[in-house]
Amino acid sequence: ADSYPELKRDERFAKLTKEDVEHFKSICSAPVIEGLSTDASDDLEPHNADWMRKYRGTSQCVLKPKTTEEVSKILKYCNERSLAVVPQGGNTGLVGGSVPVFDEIVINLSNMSNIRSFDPVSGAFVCDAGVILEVADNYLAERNHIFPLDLGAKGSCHVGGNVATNAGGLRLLRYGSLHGTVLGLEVVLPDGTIMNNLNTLRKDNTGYDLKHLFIGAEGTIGIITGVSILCPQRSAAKNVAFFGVESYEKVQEAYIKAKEQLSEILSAFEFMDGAAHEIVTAHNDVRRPLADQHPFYIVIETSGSNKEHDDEKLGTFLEDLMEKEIVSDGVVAENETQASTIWGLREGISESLSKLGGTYKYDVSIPLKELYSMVTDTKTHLEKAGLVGEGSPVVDVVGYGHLGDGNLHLNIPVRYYDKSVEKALEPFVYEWLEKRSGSISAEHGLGVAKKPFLKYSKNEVMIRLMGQIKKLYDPKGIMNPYKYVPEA
Ligand code: FAD
Ligand code: 2HG
Ligand code: ZN
Repeated sequence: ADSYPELKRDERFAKLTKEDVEHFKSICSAPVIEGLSTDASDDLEPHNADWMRKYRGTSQCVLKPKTTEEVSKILKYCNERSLAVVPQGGNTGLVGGSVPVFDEIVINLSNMSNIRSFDPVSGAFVCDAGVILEVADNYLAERNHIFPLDLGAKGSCHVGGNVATNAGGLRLLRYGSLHGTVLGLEVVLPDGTIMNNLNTLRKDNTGYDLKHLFIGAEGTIGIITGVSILCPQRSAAKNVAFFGVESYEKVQEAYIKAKEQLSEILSAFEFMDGAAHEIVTAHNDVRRPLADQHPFYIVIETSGSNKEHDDEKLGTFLEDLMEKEIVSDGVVAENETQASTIWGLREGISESLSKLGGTYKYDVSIPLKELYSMVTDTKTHLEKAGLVGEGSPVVDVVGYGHLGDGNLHLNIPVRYYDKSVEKALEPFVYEWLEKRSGSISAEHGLGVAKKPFLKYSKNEVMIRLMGQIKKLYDPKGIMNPYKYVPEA
């Protein structure tokens, strides 16, 4: 794990004492995990280390409040005492934002897991922030609705964590961003004030729409404790198809055709390159959906209300693409099992890569025309530096992601983390993006990993305003310090 040689503990923050621990025990109904008077290292470890095992802090205290009032009491106390905190959901974040950098107290939301209400007429769903995404979606499935977000970490990530990162996921092209679907939030501010904006209204133009500041803030100005979100009707018919494609140009042609011909039923357009496909199929030991290898693969999903209509549309689409030689092979899942195998391959890429050692991850937005050049240019750059292949740290350079959203996941799996690779990649990748007006974070956020690079996506004025907002909401700076937000 990185030890943050470039960061120093901020001595404005108090150090945890036994009296603090005693106070937390008196205000929390769940057990306090603490390492001051007990050997709690095994219980602290999962909260100190991130999903990638790349970032690790040394917190001696994890609190798991059960109610909004408990969160409020904890923050009020921490603010008065100048104790720094890190909010934590399912700890699946990929930028080191959900774990402490030094000794910050972890406030983990997993005990706040109640579903509060669901209105089947409007589709408004209200829940505690600690509800696991898959639990929310299963609850909604029983009521013929879906959660408007889906991603590979659904079995662990929290709805609150999703909102805090403004997660994008696999169907953003159909259901839009959380900035569109979140109707209201309940948030505890650093001084313990509860902001109750948990309404279920579709429209509410009454001045500044404050909830938007917390969506994607990554826990730097408040703790989200409740979420109200608009959920669409679950589609009666769903199809999943997998295509092999010979060039990135053809991937783009297929996307144009999908929009033309599948239009209103298109619910996902994902892609992976041959290298990502190779690694994920080898790791999962599954039968490859297509017999031959191809430089690119596309996953398409359709969801609609009429199965016959969707089947016919997808069949015609596939025929047209084959006839025009836009795709060279393709298969439509014939049942749920085949559909989940295809989705399993796409969603399983991150985990398969992580098994190779470590991964340098860049989650970027780029105008579609140039999206894949980032992968080829990065590979050439690393090869020239002699860092790729047998005996070198880099295993390969792979590209995949949410093509329909212009979101590439450039991943560089390594046998071991190595500063020479990091130096070759940064700022190379960020300068490359800046030239093309791309974004250094499409959906994962900035956390601690992208902290030094904000300037490649935001200008000075915007960075200054961010600092001012942070100062206004969190004057003592206790909320998730050392992460991306600039000092005002
Ligand atoms: P955590 O990792 O615990 O926290 C993430 C950030 O939010 C931290 O800064 C934390 O301090 C803050 N936070 C958490 N909860 C709260 C809260 N209640 N209030 C305030 N701040 C809070 N992301 C995508 O966007 N799209 C994907 O397709 C996607 N796929 C993934 C697949 C895998 C296999 C994995 C491991 C991750 C993936 N991610 C993806 C990244 C990650 O899952 C998401 O960012 C997710 O939204 C994080 O939720 P979490 O509950 O795990 O949050
Ligand atoms: C995905 O789309 C996730 O699979 C994870 O956002 C991407 O691991 C990554 O880089
Ligand atoms: Zn993604």
